[in-house]
Amino acid sequence: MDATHFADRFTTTLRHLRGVDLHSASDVDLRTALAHTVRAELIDTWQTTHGNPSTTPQRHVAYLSAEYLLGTQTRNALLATELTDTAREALASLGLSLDDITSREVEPGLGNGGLGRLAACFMDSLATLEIPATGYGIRYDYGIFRQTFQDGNQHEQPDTWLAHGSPWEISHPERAVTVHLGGHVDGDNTTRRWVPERHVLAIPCDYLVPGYKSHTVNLLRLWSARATDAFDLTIFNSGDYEKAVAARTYAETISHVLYPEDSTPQGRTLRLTQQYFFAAASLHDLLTRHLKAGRSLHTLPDAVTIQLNDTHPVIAIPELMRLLLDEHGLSWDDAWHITQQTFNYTCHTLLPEALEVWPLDILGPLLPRHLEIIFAINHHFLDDLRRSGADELRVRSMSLIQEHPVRAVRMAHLATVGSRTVNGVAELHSELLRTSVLAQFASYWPDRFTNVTNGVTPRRFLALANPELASLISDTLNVGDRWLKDLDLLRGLEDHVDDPAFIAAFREVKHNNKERLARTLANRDGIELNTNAMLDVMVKRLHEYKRQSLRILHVITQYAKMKNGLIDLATVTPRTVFFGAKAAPGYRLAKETISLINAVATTLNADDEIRPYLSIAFPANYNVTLAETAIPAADLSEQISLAGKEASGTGNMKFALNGALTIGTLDGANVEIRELVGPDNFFLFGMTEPDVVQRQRDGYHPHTVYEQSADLALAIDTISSGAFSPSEPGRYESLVSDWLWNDRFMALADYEDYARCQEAVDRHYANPDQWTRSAILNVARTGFFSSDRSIRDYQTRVWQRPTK
Ligand code: Z2T
Repeated sequence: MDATHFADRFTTTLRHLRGVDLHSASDVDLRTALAHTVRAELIDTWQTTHGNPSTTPQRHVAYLSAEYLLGTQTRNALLATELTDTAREALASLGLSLDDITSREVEPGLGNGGLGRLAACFMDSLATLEIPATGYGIRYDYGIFRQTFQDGNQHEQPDTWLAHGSPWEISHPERAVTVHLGGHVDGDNTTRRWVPERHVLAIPCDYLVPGYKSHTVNLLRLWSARATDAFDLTIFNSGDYEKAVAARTYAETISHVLYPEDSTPQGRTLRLTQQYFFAAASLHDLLTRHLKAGRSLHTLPDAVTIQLNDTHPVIAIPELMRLLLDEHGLSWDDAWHITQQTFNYTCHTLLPEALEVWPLDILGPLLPRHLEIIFAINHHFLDDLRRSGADELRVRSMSLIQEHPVRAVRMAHLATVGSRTVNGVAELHSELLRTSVLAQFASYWPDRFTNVTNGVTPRRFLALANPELASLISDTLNVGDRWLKDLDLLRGLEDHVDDPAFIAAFREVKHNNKERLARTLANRDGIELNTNAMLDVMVKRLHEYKRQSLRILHVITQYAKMKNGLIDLATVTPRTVFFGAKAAPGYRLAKETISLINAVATTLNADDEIRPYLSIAFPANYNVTLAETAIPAADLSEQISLAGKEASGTGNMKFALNGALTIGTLDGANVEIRELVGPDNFFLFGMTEPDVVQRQRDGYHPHTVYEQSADLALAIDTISSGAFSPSEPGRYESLVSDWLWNDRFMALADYEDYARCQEAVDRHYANPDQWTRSAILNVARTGFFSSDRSIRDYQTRVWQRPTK
């Protein structure tokens, strides 16, 4: 398609779809028409892999995830279809700017953080690798909240991403699936029958997922809840019109809003309803497809493999059992074999409080038949366990049911028992799963456990986010853009690490990216960014274990020393410390940390003497769109979680691939990043995971650490003095007392080593050639972290494993 043709289709779409011409078109009209023009191209010329499954010899991959943090769609679709230049030229011929139109696109923020963004990267790689796959999830009316700051405190606003429609979505109300809820179970010992109390409709809303230059389009099918007419009758059988409308609203709350907790779940009935709602609708879809193709249920594991993204969709395991037993009349053993061979489970955490459990008094009333099935699975499992010689202590700790503090289903145990493979998301994480969290399961079923280290899509996070680096890479490697599908080719950049022209070009790209970020922040937030300072970036959800507190404590020490004349300003490496972080709305300590960072920012940035050397940029509402501008501009990437707590991290990979150096602990995928880039190109500090365990055993007393570190005490005392809250000196008392008397994630214990390491960062940066060399080597050596590699690992280690 040439530019004239594109322009023609675009104006026609504008007229037919929006009823406007070029002169009367609004922003929304232009954006919508552009999306539809590209979408039509995807539909016309690309092969959808969602058709009849019998045409594909490969197993169909069903990815089940409660979250997809997609980012904007249009530029990615143009990139995939190689239509970017055509569209730009076409729009220019109409007096329009592609960049203007796409810059106002609203991102679907249907996820919290790493887990949701990983699902989006995996969808991109599945399509790029031409693997027939469907992503299943929930079409939340409101995604992750929009964050604003008022007096430095976080406020949450509803995310109205659907306000102007959703041009990338194709919804099919006529293909609604019914999902049942509540009620009771009838029947005798041999035949059990669920008699649900109510039901809702699940409407499929499809997103096309184009692979990069692959001519494959996969589907992301997100379910939206809709009330049935019967729903009002069964719940509020009153004949009252207002109540009937209220009942509809109740049903539709199921897909209303994304729960904003990252890594720490909230055990609410509505959340479990969401999980069952999308798991049940997705299984219905998969089984219907399978049966329509004339296949037997016994061959399900040969045709379909289901990947469970953490425990959020794990209720699908008893649901498949229910379908096979109650709806299709299979025997328990056959049903269990099929189920257990179909599912695979990815675990994303090590934090005990992040492991989902569902109290029986929530699960039972909502899904009575599923609870029976879970008990039966447990019964079979524990029998086997006892037969293998396990004592009662072991049986109790491996049970699918916990007894204390309340009786509840342990979803990670259910997932492990009901899956063919269990994987962690980085080498260290998978190892810790095997040796601690799921150790007893790993010794019982050693072959079931494997690792797949996470990855990120180079299409979005290099080609789209960093076009200047992408073209420098293409020019340098002389392979066109083949490296975008074969990221190991980045290794070729090592040959140019001593080439002065390449070094200069690389440095210029970084500087231009800083200028671009400065423009974005000026427009978006009214923040002035010093583009001549080192850009030191920490962007991720606000969580104690990630230790934003450690970062801000060190900034405060540096500030206090500068103010007290303990640092000669002439020797300082100027830095801008950039934060982006949302706190879960009910997470008190996290919100206090946001307030403190903003207070320190206000003080530093207002100080004309200090600002040129040390400043803070903390734009509100960090999201995928801002990540795409911030990450390519970064010099330094902060990955400073307490060792053993961050399962993988994926931001760490995006930074390294964009030529930032990491300061980090030996945690998650940092371990693998450091091994690949080499110790000279990575700033390592802090306790190792075994150190942490030992220190915890010995008894950790943060107050003692405070007493023994003058620099740390300086930071904490400066806060306590009210330097950042003059009208309320005690404002941050809760943070200070938590550090001194609790400090669950040992920020204080790692403080001195962190401060030492930051000095090494300054020295390295002081030599620009040395720094740029390290930055180049970070890019050249981290091709491993392409999500294409992750997906290939899933293929060989998980999905293609022969069924037993
Ligand atoms: C999440 O984003 C992650 C783990 C969770 O555990 C839940 C959520 Cl919402 C239940 C993150 C991990 O914290 C991060 O280390 C990892 O890189 C990411 O998932 C993708 O695996």
